[in-house]
Amino acid sequence: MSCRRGALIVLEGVDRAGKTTQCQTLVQALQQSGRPAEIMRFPDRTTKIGQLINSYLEKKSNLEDHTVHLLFSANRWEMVPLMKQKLEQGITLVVDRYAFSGVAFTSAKPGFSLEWCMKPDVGLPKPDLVMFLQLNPSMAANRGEFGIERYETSDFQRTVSQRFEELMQDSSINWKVIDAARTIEEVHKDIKLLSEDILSLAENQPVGELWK
Ligand code: NYM
Repeated sequence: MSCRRGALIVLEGVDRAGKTTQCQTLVQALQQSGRPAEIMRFPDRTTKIGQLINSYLEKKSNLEDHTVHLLFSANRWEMVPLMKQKLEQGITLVVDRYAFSGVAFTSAKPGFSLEWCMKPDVGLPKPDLVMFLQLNPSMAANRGEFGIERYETSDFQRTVSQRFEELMQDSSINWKVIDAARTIEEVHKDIKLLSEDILSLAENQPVGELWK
């Protein structure tokens, strides 16, 4: 008999919304309650593709805009076999950014439509739950280290925020909006409750295909 699959849970939001902290806290909480869970993040800067992306984000190299978009997508696709394997083993994956960041950031550049940006990620494992950590870009700018990497300007982040809002109109995705302006503990409480609810729903369903 095959074991029940893990859930695919994604945290999204503008830069400095607290996604990484919340992903780590959620994985710990799930593990403590006896549920196997692991964190993943995109971009995964450890692979060869990830290293190209890292150098681009750190402004050590320049890449053409379409090219870097496709690299971000390829960086997700290269992890798909591992993701599927882990989900099938009953491990819940808590993912720090996914295709939604890919679309929101590239489509914030001039000349890129949401439709074009979505295409390369069509068919990726579909998240069971996407929590959007909502934070006003000017509040995000006041949090630490804003402005070091590429894209980290308030103007760009404002456009990214608008693109996320457009993506959230898509009712085929299980979006939940979380007010990220509160304390780490308050935000975690909401995220944990929503995640626990989705675990039991996901285990009886096959993994879906994104935007298909
Ligand atoms: N980013 C992230 C993209 O532009 N496209 C993508 O597909 C993904 C996953 O990279 N500014 C951007 C958003 C962030 C940066 O930052 C990655 P971090 O701090 O590693 O999440």
